[in-house]
Amino acid sequence: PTATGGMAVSASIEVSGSYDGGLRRFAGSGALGGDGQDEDQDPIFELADGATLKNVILGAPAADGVHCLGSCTLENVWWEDVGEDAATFKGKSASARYLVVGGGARKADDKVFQHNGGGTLTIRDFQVADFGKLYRSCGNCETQYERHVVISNVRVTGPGNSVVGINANYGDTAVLSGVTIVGDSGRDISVCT
Ligand code: DGU
Ligand code: CA
Ligand code: CA
Ligand code: CA
Repeated sequence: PTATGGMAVSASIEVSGSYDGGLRRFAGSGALGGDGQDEDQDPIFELADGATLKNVILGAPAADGVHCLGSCTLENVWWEDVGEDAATFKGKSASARYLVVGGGARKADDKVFQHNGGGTLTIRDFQVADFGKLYRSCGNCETQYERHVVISNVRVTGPGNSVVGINANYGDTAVLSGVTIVGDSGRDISVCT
């Protein structure tokens, strides 16, 4: 989408309830100025349990993108150049529900969606291009949960190396339907367990 305006974000924007960005572009600055792979960067948006973020474009640098502290909805959110990762799902409960609906992400050196908490992430009507992994369930987080991901109607354009990485040993599951893979000549896009 075409941005309607721009915002420089130097401290994480905390969202509870619903935040509609009106398709403005939000990019990091100052302490959020990272566009590399350093871990422990802060996010541009931090969502409280139950929050919804919609109609937002994350520009570069995107730092650690979006963090959801509990259940959340990301609707029509676009990452133009993913930073360390695009969004991290951190709910400390098996009943957390995260929904990514609409939107897209590109230019992720490594991961797009990082699932560190518990619960189920649904990714629907999404597109991703030029990435490492669309989804990764944390393999070595302090608390390991059984994590679940449901992916439907997603268009994947290479290069990329995996759509989903889960830890079958922790009981993770992945359900995929309607995944279209485009233009990934010679690279291996796969589901890894
Ligand atoms: O314990 O080492 O890359 O949230 C955490 C893991 C690592 C995370 C993850 C992230 O998987 O730091 O960005
Ligand atoms: Ca990381
Ligand atoms: Ca990037
Ligand atoms: Ca991260």
